[in-house]
Amino acid sequence: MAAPEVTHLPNLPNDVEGLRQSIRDAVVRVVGEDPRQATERDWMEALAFAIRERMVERRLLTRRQFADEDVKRVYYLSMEYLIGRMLEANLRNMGILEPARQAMADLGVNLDTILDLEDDAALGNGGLGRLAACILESLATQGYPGYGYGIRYEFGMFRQEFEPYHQVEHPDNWLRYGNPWEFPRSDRKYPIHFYGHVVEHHHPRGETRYTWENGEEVLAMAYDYPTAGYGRRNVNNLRLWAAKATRDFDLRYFNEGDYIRAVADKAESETISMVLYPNDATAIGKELRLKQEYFFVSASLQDILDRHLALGYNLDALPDKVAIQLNDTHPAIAVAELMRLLVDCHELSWDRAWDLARRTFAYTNHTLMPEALETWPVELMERVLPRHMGIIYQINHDFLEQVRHRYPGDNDRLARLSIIDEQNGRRVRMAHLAVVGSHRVNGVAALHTQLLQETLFEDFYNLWPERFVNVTNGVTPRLWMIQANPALTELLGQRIGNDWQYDLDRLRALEPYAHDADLQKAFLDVKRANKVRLANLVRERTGVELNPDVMFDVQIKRIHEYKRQLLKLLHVVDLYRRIRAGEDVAPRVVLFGGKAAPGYARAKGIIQVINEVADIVNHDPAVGDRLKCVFFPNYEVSSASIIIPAADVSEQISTAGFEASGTGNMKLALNGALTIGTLDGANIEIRDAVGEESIFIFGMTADEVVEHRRNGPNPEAILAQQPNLAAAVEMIESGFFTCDDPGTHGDLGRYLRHEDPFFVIADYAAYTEACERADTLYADRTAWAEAAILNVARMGYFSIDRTVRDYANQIWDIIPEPVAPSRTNGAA
Ligand code: F58
Repeated sequence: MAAPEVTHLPNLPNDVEGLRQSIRDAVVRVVGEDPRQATERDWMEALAFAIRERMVERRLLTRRQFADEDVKRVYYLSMEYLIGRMLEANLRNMGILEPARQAMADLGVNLDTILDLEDDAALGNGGLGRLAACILESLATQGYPGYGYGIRYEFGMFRQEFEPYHQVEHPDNWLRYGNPWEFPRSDRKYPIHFYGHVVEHHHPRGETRYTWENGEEVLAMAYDYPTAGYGRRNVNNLRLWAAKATRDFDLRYFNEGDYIRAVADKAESETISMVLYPNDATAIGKELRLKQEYFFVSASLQDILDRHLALGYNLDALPDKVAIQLNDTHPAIAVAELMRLLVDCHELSWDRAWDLARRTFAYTNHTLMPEALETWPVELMERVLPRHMGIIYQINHDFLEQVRHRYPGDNDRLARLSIIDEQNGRRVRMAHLAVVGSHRVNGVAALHTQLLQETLFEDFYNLWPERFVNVTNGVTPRLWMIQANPALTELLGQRIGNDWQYDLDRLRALEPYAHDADLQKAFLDVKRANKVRLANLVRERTGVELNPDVMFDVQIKRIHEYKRQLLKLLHVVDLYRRIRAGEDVAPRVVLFGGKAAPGYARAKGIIQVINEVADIVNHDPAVGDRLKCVFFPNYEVSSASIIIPAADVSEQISTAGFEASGTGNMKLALNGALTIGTLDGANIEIRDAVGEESIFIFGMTADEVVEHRRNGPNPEAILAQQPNLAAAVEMIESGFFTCDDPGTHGDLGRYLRHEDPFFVIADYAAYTEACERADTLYADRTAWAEAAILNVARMGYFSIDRTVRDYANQIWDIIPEPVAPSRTNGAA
């Protein structure tokens, strides 16, 4: 046993004086600069170091507590974490934002300027990655032993620029100044194997063992990001893996005297963690993507098993002490990898290993769209991961035996359920592997889970109904209210106290005051101030001047046909035409934000046409403040937190049945925007929560969409009946807005008239009618304020804390720990 002074953890002071001291010291000792000459970036780095010292102390205390208490841990495996900036979030969650602000001021530095210097950590595409970041924050806030695993991409989500109308992608070199939040752990490296072949060994006792031989090896090295909970001492950990060449690998060529080749190969093997694939709705069929998936899964599982054994548990206790959540199918190869580790490396019997694996894993599905479902060619899998292909065959064999037993002679069902799709050139269906290898499968909103059971996983649902559960998404109020909307946070504090920060249902206390004239005025003042803040940012980024006294109508999300940015754009064009024709229309600012996948031509065309329409509309003197259209460039977490609090109206207008849940819908509604939306994803639950009077629902339901498709949609016939819509389409295709290439808008016209795969034309009349309902209510400031206040008051259900509790209770079977003990009660 080590002496007490060795095991003692430091306890740094969190008051202004203590912080100032740490920051000043860090400028010299860590940054290596003279405080007299330190730049703002030097001070930022010094501040970050002062915080991280404090975070790691608490991280170690939290870890000791969990070890002492024999807890069950949950591990969240995700290819994406869309974290955003960390400085302000860490300061707030550590409870030292205000003392740090003062300490910096004492040092002659303005904290807000410093906060603005930080790049977003954009290690994700959209909703799925942001959900992962919210879940980690909530696990820490609620005191759950929960850890994230992912990839430390050198380049995250690309930076979007318009040149001048179309999207151009620039690399996101977010690590160029180094990263003060990460702890590189060169002692935590695991070998990851690719290619090679499998050798079968027959043992005298009759069993067969397999070894995976030759091939290539790369190392996965851990980088730890402490994750602080809000309002308590818990600090959890996000562990991201970076690829490093092995020494053996280097030596092979060095010994052959080919120095340059050795270095080039080292660089090549490290490309695995180089870049995030920027696709948000299509599966990426590239070998490098498969390698990324396996790379982080194998490293994470080796690490999880190491920790489990180091804590003194045996492998049979795995499902009692470990839950592993698969964030979509991207980490689904984990099912085969855990089997490999248990059977080949730890020499468990197949049946025992399978029982443990299945009870440990759970799988979250985030989409029904066929093009997003991952399938890998058997041939590719056999080449890159030969042992795993063998394991998948074995899993499939055992599974199909079970199905045969239950449904004798039903070969169609066997083909539908099989992990191997024999129809399309033999492919491994990763969703099937995930369902077969998990004890729970969840959708992310009530409608989505229902559709999963009725369509994509119908056969699985019939087989194992008890496996399927719904866990509706949520958002963290710490980022999406307290940080993004300090003015509303302050107002809520004055009216109902601050308990809602830990228990969002407490927002309901606002309901009785919804028609209180003072509150309404204060609420509208806050909204206006947030609109001024956004208008300033829009001016800075685009040069467009916005009037904060007109409705701000916002659609911010990835650009996709199913999300129907074109529906909003047609409305803009329709309004513009009517304004030019002398009609009196309700004034509005329409703001779009979002990125298109670089290879998604239709989505890029949508960005271009929005920018072109915006340019004409915004410069037409006949329009003035009655209509402005802005495409906010490079929409990311940090700009979202300025845009969302300023929105009056939230556009959630996907074709029903396509948006699994949506989470932007929740962030906007929580900040007092009223939703114009279809009955899709979580919009349905939002309607149920806020009530019909605070939401404008329109359009075909998911069932009606299916019916409409079956009947053979006829957009031309609809256009013939709707002169305003027809005029808008004609205005676009005529080239009126064409600034660059005259051909592009003609193509868009043809697309709407003859294809319209997501029923923009069919839903248009209902959509404009919903917009008019919103305009009418908006014109009555009292009625609008009341509806918006009720909207906020009733959004408690959509807290990520409720989501995480649902996972903990229905899936992981873990319990939160009470607040971590302070060092005075024996934690050391
Ligand atoms: C999103 N999916 C859903 N995928 O579209 C959205 O409805 C849901 O609210 C959200 O997940 C959270 O559950 C999503 O963001 C991706 O970005 C994938 C990235 C990797 C390739 C396939 C799409």
